[in-house]
Amino acid sequence: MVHSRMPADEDLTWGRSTVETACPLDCPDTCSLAISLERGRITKIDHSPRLADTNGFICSKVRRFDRRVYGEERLLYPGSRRGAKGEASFNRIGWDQALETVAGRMRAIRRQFGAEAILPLSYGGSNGLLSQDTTDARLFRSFGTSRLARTVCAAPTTAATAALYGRIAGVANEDYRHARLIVIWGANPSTSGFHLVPHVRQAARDGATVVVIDPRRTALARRADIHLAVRPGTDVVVALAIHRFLFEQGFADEAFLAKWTVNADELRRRAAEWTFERAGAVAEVDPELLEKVAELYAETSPAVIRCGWGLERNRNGGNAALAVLALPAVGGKFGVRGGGYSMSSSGAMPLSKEDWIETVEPDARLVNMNRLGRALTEYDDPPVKMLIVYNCNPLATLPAQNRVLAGLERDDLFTVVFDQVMTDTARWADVVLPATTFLEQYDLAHSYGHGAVQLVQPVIEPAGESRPNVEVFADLAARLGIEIDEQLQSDIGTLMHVAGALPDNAGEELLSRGITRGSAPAAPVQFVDVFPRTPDGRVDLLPAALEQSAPLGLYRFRPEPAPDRYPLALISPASDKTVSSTLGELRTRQVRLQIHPRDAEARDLSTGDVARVFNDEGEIHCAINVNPDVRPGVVSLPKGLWRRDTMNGCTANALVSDELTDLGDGACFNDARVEVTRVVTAELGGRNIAIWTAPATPKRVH
Ligand SMILES: Nc1nc2c(c(=O)[nH]1)N[C@H]1C(S)=C(S)[C@@H](COP(=O)(O)OP(=O)(O)OC[C@H]3O[C@@H](n4cnc5c(=O)[nH]c(N)nc54)[C@H](O)[C@@H]3O)O[C@H]1N2
Ligand SMILES: Nc1nc2c(c(=O)[nH]1)N[C@H]1C(S)=C(S)[C@@H](COP(=O)(O)OP(=O)(O)OC[C@H]3O[C@@H](n4cnc5c(=O)[nH]c(N)nc54)[C@H](O)[C@@H]3O)O[C@H]1N2
Ligand code: SF4
Ligand SMILES: [Mo]
Repeated sequence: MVHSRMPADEDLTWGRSTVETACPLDCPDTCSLAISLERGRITKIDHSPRLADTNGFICSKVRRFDRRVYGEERLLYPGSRRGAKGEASFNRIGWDQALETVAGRMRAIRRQFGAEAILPLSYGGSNGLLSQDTTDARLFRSFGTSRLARTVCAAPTTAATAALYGRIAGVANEDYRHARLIVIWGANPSTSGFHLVPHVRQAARDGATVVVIDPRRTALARRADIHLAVRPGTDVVVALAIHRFLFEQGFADEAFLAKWTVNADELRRRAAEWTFERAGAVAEVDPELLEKVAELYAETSPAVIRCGWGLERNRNGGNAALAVLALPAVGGKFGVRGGGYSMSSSGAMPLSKEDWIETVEPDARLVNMNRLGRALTEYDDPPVKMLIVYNCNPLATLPAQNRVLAGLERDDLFTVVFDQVMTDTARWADVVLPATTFLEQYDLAHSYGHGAVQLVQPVIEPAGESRPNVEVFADLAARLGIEIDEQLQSDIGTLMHVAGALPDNAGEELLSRGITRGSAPAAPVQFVDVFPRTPDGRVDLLPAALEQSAPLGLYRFRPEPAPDRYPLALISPASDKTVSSTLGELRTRQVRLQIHPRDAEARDLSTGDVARVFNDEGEIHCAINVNPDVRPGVVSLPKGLWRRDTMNGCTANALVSDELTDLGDGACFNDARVEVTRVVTAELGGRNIAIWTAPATPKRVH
């Protein structure tokens, strides 16, 4: 049975209890949780036994999620802007007034500019199935607003996996212990999905070889047998060099290729030019080490590749994902437990949101969220006059931060932000609306790691006047005269509706057990338990649609511009302090740019120095940390920073352009090129004033 809402705080007869729920944040692990309560207040957030794989431990971020729930930055009431935009100064208003204002604006803008002048913007907020693409989709589709291409993450990798395999489930965490070779490629599970780590360690203890391909020496790279510290954006040629070796040395699994794939010959032809020497020169890795990796991959089985998202976020990211994920097909690695690949397993249980949205999507303007800054400052057919943000913190998380900021500054843009806390974006709102957290509402947590769907239920009363998304969008729809079924006007009703639309009667199991996989196996062997979901059931190694959309075609490498003014590659991978920018309000210290000793020395920089990190897109002022764990030529800042985390209010995304990836129109977060110079500070009138050193060409040290 689904629990009803907990009794109110005042109910003193209600003592201690523990409630089971799940974590729907944007993280592959989707842990089951046990929440301890005392008199209606959370006292502990921990793992629960419901899901074996996450039983035992959860991350420190969610252990302290109560600090967000009860924190000072929590939004408790709707507000309307009082001061200037960006000041975060609001008058408290009631929900009625707030939603009447929003509805009134929507009607007026549609009359004057057309509904496409309204842009709803949402992304992974909490990744729950109810918090987006339910009532919000019905409302915005019916009203005819601009549509959003949700491409900020996983667009290139999804394009590649969908075309190759039709998004089948990956090798489960628990099956990593069966592998004899584990390749962790552009992923950092120790931070971004750490329930995999014990399985990798166990396999290593049992004698498996571990290879890590990453520009940084991550925690797993430190313990790995081989660490290939590639230059960002070069994975496609590294993978092609391995393909060439497999084909030329007779390690390609010809029987598998004949039975299961098409176009292997074309891949063979395109890989032929990538000798270890050539690929090694491009990726700036030792060709002999690369050869060793190719030999290991050719000769070892079961071999599994854990492909992450770090390698997709650059101009070659789609081709990188394609070439990496084609390796198990060419090398014949499928068909055994612990062999194959894992990437996103969100397709394990084939869900279609259209089954519960049930409202036709109009052919309205499609805006790529990675180009938000441009949409706000350049689009004029019609211009974007209203931005409705929920489940997203675009000023912190989208590319071209200065452009996004210029857009939000526009006096003639009406911005609504619906969030749990006063985010960087919320500070720029005209109307701000308070949202419940996953501990105050029903939701369905759908895992892109293990594929299961779990029940999320309210364990405490909503803070202040915060409300769940479905309720607010249903309320707004009613004010706009758009009919929403009664069931979909509450989170619990929407839960029942979505549960009822799950395939294979999975809804029943979900409601009775709190978890379901439908008919999907928990730990499938690829090509034994799960098969390609492509139109002809085969793996197309040269998908025609992708070939046409890629600027140079498939398995091609787009070199970076000559390293003249901006020789350093800036990357911004996931941090253990936040989930994207969520929980950023709890960061206590400003960040430091990580830079290799060689690059620091060439610029006369030492740990603690204040630096200016810049390119033509913008600049960041922050302290540096000299760190041999980033490879030479690469600097790194955490993803998901808030503007207050640096000295000048700019984060990595101020240096990330809105260029799109080769496949899927994704974001190029790990493709910025920058220079770093020292800033001298001096005390003046009791304040620390920065004195810029000229951005001169740094002296070279070899
Ligand atoms: N703690 C925490 N967990 C998270 C998140 C979070 O923000 N914090 N975010 C969640 C989300 S939204 C996602 S999408 C996933 C992402 O999870 P991951 O796939 O682990 O993604 P990243 O951390 O972006 O990058 C992984 C690694 O790729 C490396 N890398 C960067 N550029 C390249 C390159 O060109 N080639 C190669 N080979 N490696 C490269 C980085 O150094 C990093 O170590 O994590 C999820 N889990
Ligand atoms: N530099 C750099 N930037 C990156 C990346 C990178 O690698 N480098 N990675 C990118 C990736 S992988 C991703 S996925 C994106 C994520 O970018 P975003 O989609 O912006 O994700 P978050 O920063 O987590 O912001 C989500 C917001 O939704 C709010 N929220 C959560 N649940 C609810 C709810 O139920 N209702 C409402 N109304 N609000 C809710 C949260 O409080 C939070 O403020 O960031 C990207 N940005
Ligand atoms: S963020 Fe990830 S690791 Fe942390 S509790 Fe949620 S699902 Fe588990
Ligand atoms: Mo992501």
